[in-house]
Amino acid sequence: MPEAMVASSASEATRGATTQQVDVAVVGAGFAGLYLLNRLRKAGFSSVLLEEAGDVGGTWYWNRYPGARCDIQTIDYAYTFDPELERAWQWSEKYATQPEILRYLGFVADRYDLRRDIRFGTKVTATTWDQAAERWWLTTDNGASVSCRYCIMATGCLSAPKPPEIDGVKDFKGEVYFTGRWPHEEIKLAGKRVAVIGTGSSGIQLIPLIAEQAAHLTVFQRTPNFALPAHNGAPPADRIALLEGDRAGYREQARMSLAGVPWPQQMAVSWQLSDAERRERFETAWAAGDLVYILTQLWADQAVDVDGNTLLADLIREKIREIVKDPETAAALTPHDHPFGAKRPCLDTNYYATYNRPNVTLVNLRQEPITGITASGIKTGKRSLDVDVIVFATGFDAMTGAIMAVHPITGRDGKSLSDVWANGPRTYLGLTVAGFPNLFMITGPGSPSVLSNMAVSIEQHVDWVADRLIAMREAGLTTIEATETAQAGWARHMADCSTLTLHRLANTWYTGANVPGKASGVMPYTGGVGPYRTICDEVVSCGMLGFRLTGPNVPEQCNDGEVVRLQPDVRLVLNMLAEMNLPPIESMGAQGARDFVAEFNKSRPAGRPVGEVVDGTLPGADGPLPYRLYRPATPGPHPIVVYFHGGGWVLGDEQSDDPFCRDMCRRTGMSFVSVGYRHAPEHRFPAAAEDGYAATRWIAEHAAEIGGKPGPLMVAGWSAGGNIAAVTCQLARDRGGPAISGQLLVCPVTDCGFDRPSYTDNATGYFLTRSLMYWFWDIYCSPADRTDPRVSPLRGKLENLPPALVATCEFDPLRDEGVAYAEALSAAGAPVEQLKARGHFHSSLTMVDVVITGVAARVQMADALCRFAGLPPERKEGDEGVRPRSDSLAA
Ligand code: N01
Repeated sequence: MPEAMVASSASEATRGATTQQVDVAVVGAGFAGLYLLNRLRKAGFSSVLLEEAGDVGGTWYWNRYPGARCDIQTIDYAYTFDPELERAWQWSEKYATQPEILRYLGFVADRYDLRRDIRFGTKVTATTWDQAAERWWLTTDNGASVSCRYCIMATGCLSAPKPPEIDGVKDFKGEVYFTGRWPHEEIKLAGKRVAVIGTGSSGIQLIPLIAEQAAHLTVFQRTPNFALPAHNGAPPADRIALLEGDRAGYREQARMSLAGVPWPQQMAVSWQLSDAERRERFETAWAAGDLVYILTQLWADQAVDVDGNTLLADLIREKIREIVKDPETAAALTPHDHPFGAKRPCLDTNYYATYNRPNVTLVNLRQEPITGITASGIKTGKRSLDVDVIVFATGFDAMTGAIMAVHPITGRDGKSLSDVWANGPRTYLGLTVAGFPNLFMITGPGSPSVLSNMAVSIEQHVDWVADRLIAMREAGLTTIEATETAQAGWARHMADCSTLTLHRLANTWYTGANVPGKASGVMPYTGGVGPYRTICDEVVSCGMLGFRLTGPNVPEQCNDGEVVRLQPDVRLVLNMLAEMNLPPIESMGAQGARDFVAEFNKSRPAGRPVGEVVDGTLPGADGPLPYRLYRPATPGPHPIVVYFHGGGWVLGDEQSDDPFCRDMCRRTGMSFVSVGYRHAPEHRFPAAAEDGYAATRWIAEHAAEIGGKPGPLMVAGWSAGGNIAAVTCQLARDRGGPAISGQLLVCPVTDCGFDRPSYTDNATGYFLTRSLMYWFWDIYCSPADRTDPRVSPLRGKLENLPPALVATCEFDPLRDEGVAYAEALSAAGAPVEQLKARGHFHSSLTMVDVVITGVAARVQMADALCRFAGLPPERKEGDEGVRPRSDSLAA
């Protein structure tokens, strides 16, 4: 029985006969609304779709300005839910025009007979949750209000145009147009003086076409944007062949990709490629005319690292200078204030070349801001320009504007969504909001949405929501609401994801910066379409994790919790390792495990260049030991850090933490000497500890010889190497030197006890397992020796030790003994800084350029080493935003 047949509550009855009763109300008839209506109807829900416009299309209905096109290739920017539909529609161009996309959406509406459930010309003015009836009540500006069990906002991310924010628009006597509300009739611009304000995607598509018609075009640019040639034409044969060769596989690859378009993850890092190789890759991308390709396919670090990004941005800047003849105009058009991709780049046709036309002028608003609009034109700080037409290509109140345009949205206990979002949107999965039961958003803030191919994201959202409604109906459930815990966890995960990308370094509509007074923060989910999809699926497979569900005749269900507690890249690494289905390392034998680690390390990104790498040998406690010296590119002598690699006293060597040593050498401007101490089982306790001490002593005595600064040095180590570093400090204190000015202990082994909670909490599943630790201990050290401070430094005397930074990771068996060591050192009087890396696992902080979210921790470690050496911290572009806040690393 459809829900609509259920008797209305008394409160509904008072709303009168003009209320339309349905199971589901959908707001907005764009890509999302149309597919929703189709799915809901097929599932047997009674539905109505309310649409302000006179026809279907959503943003494609309103954005009719000349040049409007999609900028994801049309074969990817289309529905995929019905193979018959795919066969029934052929796109004429690689990037279809707005009229063609609108025709497509009309075709879809007709094919599935959707219009009969759409109320066009009907704006939803407000909506209220009726707790007693467990229904939403929607008021409209045209006809009956609507009472529904579920309300779904399919209002689009870029559909609420931003007001002009410039004084005097009403005084202007000429014509005014907004790209986002372009008239249906043809606008004649021939012979007219036209001004365009705004150089985002809309402006960049529009400007070349207006220039061809207008007597004169003046472009008012506040921020230059990166634009790339679309090379539009017929749909490319190679992509069509790929699609037609394996349609299902192609679509599935898109669904699991980062951006919703099937391009593979790029593995090569920029510093592995020569200048010529990088240029060749760039030229291929420039010629390809594909936004997602150039955003993802050049080198692995282009979107996550400022240096890798600058290499690409510089090549685009070079192109702008090549195309635009007037150097001053070229300079004004060249973006310098944001990384490439952090602000939405544009695809263009002749955009830069348009500025070579004699009838086009660029006004740089950074030099002469608009002071107002007058009856005859536009005034800037330097001049008055008379024009006949002003076109505002000034963008949208993105992501939240169209949702908030329905005002108020009143949820449980009378809470208004605008109040709940006063400091920025808070959602669970970008789909729901705590306090607003049975309300869903399609591609809402907190979902990949605008950072993805919208068509793919919309289908995923619609399917997820429709499947939930079906499952609820089958289970006799009538309400669903996100919990505050789940929502707070999602906000944390969102913030973690945004440290992975460079979006945090730009002020854009992604961050709300384009709307005066709007709360700032990266609004879309930056973790990628595929990972997002698996998270949504995990929510379901974990019993609707983070949702409270109720029904009249069934017990309330609430499996409360956070869906992602790991850092996003740690999650990817662990998933990848799980997929490899490796045998336990401890089953491989010592040599087998060493071979495995060596092989595994070959697949990691190469370490970054440093000034010089020198291999040598030094005397250990019982014979020569290899070492590798990493020297910075700056003139020496440099402070020295003696480094001990990880590997449970059994695995690894002086080269096995190569990327970490290089990274820390670059970040600190210090020389790192990585010592190849002896390993068990060949050399059991106390070989590693004694080698560590002997090596440190030799390095201190020969500092000048290896280009280091004489005087106190520092020690550092990861895992078992952290153990050796800690032990070395104790031995140096007790054996008369050398002087050590600081110790950096990264996830160190500090004690032989296995009973701390981190050993149980993280016994399996995070690569370093409890049984692997048992194995390491058994190989290195007999039970009788284990309480010796040379292997359990926590049991040693802790007075008079050097300052320390102790880094621990939340999902690491060794976490609690690291914390215990930090606390004990501090209690004994050493200055100690604790770095508790939330969401990280044992290997996170040394997996340079794989676990990108480990950067913040390495910045903090480098700062600590500089402090130990009495130097100011090294500053690196891009560190802003990752330099840890006190809460960001706390476990
Ligand atoms: O809007 P925008 P858009 N005074 O916000 C300037 C999608 N889209 O409509 O950067 C002076 O990008 C503003 O300057 P600044 C696509 O995702 C897709 O162009 O804020 N200038 C900026 O230059 C796109 O990113 C397609 O300093 C003012 C411009 O106006 C998104 O929609 C086509 C100003 C606004 O650019 C939005 O694009 C079109 C002021 N008061 C759009 N206020 C496709 O190809 C704003 N500006 C699929």
